[in-house]
Amino acid sequence: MRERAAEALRANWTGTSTVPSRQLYPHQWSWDSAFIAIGLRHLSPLRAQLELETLFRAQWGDGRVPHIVFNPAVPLDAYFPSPDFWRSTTAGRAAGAPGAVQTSGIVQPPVHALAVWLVHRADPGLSRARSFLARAHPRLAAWHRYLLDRRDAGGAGLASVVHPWEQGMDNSPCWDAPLSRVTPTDPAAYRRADLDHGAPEDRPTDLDYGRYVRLAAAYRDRRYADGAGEFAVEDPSFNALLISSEYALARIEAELGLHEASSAREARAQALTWTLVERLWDPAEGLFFSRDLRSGHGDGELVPERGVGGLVPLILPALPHRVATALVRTACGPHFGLGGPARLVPSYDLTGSAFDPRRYWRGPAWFNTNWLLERGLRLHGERARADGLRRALLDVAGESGFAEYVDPYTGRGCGARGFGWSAALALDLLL
Ligand code: 9WN
Repeated sequence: MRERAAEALRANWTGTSTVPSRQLYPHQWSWDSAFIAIGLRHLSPLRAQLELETLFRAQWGDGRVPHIVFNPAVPLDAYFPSPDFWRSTTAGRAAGAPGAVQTSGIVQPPVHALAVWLVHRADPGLSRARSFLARAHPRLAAWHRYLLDRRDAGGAGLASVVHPWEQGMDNSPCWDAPLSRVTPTDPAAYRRADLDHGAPEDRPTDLDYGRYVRLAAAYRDRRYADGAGEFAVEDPSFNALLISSEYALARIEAELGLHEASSAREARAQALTWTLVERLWDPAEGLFFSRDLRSGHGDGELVPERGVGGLVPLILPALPHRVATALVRTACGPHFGLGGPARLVPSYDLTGSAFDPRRYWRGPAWFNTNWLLERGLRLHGERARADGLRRALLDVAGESGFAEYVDPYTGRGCGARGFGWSAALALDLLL
């Protein structure tokens, strides 16, 4: 298993970073790279450091870390939207996009400080010799500052996402309502390269794509200025990952001798955990929900769809005990089937009307979200459940050839094989 996972990661390595999949995603993706580095550290701490450093070289002046860093050697028509759509070096200039590399202009979940910390711990000697933490620290601090200041559209302290691609679970039913207000772009105006490699019944629909394109083009045409978009959502998974990375950044600061900054950051991470509970927790449902800031009045409204993102806050150490207990109960209940009918936790409610076991983030189980839940269960003392999930993750990863996502009941693979984070996170669980 270790050898097969290592081989998949070697096959996806470009020399400076790792692609999620050679065919479907031939560039560098932001949260993929963070998860990949977490696995890579067991094979080569140096490669894991380079993975993250390559990503951070593409950071914008305003602090944002782009969701895609394009490889100039890959033909333009291999992936859509390509660099000529995003126009980072022209439309992104005002926001400080780098001139030497082409990127997208949106972001993805901030798993990076957590990854940097775990990679450092894998080989502290190498990390110190290369000043890995000292060089990463200002970049991570600027990244978190961008999210906490410029993306606080709701004014409560949480970061909001301005596109479903930013949250990373692209076509989750959680976005159906906020997306329904967006007029889709005419499909004749672009070509979906994803359908060259992915089965249409496994991928988002054309209607979804029309809306993704409309939102991204509008953001670009505003020169990536924040604050005015049609789509603004506070998401529990995105914010939980930000808070978890704030804790990791506090540890990095302590390691660098920045003790005051470290304590202040840790206190803020705790306060943000409580804000998350206040804004997004539904005690009756025992789950976190996304807040659609553009619906209803003033503060927006919670979207009543049960996505796996609503379970991800289980990774937070300062979660009130009653919330953690309720989350575990929900994970094991009929909607997510952990330890029961589902082999792995699905991306969306098994009983939901939009559930589809094959279609991307509308039901299939993903390795990154299950890896996060495994950590969360362990953190909150649910050792037997965490062990069970770990075993299931390893079995399904091996059987499916490190599939991109799987049918949550049968474990049958869908999408790409030899997928970057599936191999990397299996490797992390093996050790
Ligand atoms: C758009 C790379 C990425 C993941 C996302 C996943 C998918 C892209 C796409 O692939 O999104 O960013 O083209 O569908 O949804 O989570 O980071 O693996």
